[in-house]
Amino acid sequence: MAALVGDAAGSGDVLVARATAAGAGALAIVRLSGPSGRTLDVARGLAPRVPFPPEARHAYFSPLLDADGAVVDEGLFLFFRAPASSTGEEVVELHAHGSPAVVEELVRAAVSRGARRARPGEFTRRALANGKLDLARAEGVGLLAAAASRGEARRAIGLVRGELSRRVALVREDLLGALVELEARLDFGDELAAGDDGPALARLDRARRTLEALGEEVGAGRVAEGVPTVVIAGPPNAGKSTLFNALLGEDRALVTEVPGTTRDAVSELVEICGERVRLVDTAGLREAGDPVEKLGVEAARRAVAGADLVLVTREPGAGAETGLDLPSGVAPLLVGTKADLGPAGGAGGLRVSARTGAGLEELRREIGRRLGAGGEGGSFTGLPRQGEALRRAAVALDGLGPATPGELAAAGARAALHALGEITGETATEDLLDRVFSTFCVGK
Ligand SMILES: Nc1nc2c(ncn2[C@@H]2O[C@H](COP(=O)(O)OP(=O)(O)OP(=O)(O)O)[C@@H](O)[C@H]2O)c(=O)[nH]1
Ligand SMILES: [Mg+2]
Repeated sequence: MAALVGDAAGSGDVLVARATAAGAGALAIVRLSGPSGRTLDVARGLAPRVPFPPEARHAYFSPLLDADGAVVDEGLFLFFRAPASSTGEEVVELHAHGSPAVVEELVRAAVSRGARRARPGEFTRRALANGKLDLARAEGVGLLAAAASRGEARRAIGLVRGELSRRVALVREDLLGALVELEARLDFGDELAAGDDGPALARLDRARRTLEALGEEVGAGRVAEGVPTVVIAGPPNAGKSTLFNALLGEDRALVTEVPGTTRDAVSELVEICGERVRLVDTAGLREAGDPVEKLGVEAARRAVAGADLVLVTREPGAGAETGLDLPSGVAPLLVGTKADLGPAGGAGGLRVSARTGAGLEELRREIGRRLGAGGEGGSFTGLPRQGEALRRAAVALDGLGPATPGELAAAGARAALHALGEITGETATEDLLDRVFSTFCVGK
């Protein structure tokens, strides 16, 4: 008989929630998870045609009942025996038609039979408590559910599949191995010659270097929360707004032949190379006399200062002077506009015509390349929190050398392990878990 694995999570309640997105759809899934026996008890009252006990992983078709026992829908009933389920507990899924009203009736029926409505992320939290996945992967699940672009989904799946977890596990092995050696020597220190800590210290040093590299990779791979900003800037009338509209695929910003048309910075989200990007159109940069235009130029300079990438536009015949103060670390991408009108002004850069569409695909690709989008492998992504824990772990091992006393080295290894445990969950506090799971949706 399967043990009561579900109770490892603590509350012992039977959870119920809609597992599919809110709103109408073709199907909606109501999921129950809880202690073995009790979960099935709640669920069987909702699906009378299902034999008891049901066969695991078998789809039964049954009428579905509300709290008063009236038929509200008919659909499928699936039973997963603990611990072979998504949460590690006994799980039942009811697949109903996608009406929000039906779903609510089914949830209420489950509640009337003793289940409790799940809080955000509570299913995943139980999966975590039951060792079905680690915290890094659980966070990947949250990211994946919230992914709004192909790139976000691709990075999240890396976390879900355990890329970060695997690499952290390798470093942990090194740290644990070194710690065991160091502690053995601390216990029997008198009998051993000085300098025997060498191999352990070398392992710690290797771990530190791996952690630093990992921390950098996680920092470099962008995170779903930080949508990069691409600012279109340049002199008045250079064709910035026309380019903005072309990249956006709709006439969002005003375009006229009058220089100084754009005043406020206009910003929209677009998908470029599978990545969500905040694209900003700005006022043409010049010494403006008009006070309103002056404000616009100031806003443009602010936008440029906060940009991840600046497209510096230049129309044919214009000089090479950009008149731009670029933030340090931001390399401009020169874009020769109005390519259909004649040869480019200054040297270098891409050439586009927003009017004919020429060069726009190349520009999109170059933007994607500069932002590190669509990269195959190489840098993978973690969350800011994870990058921070990796760096803290590396710092804990900083400054260890051949002459470091064993106690100090062991303390460093322990601190590093603790920091890594916050990534995989072993040392995550309740508070941290609360914060992580509060960003999940109900039913996840
Ligand atoms: N032939 C041609 N004309 C263009 C192209 N892009 C823009 N224009 C024209 O150039 C003029 C200025 O375009 P805008 O997009 O308003 O230029 P802007 O840089 O936003 O100008 P400000 O907002 O005033 O700084 C308009 O008359 C556009 O029709 C292009 O690719 N080819
Ligand atoms: Mg404009």
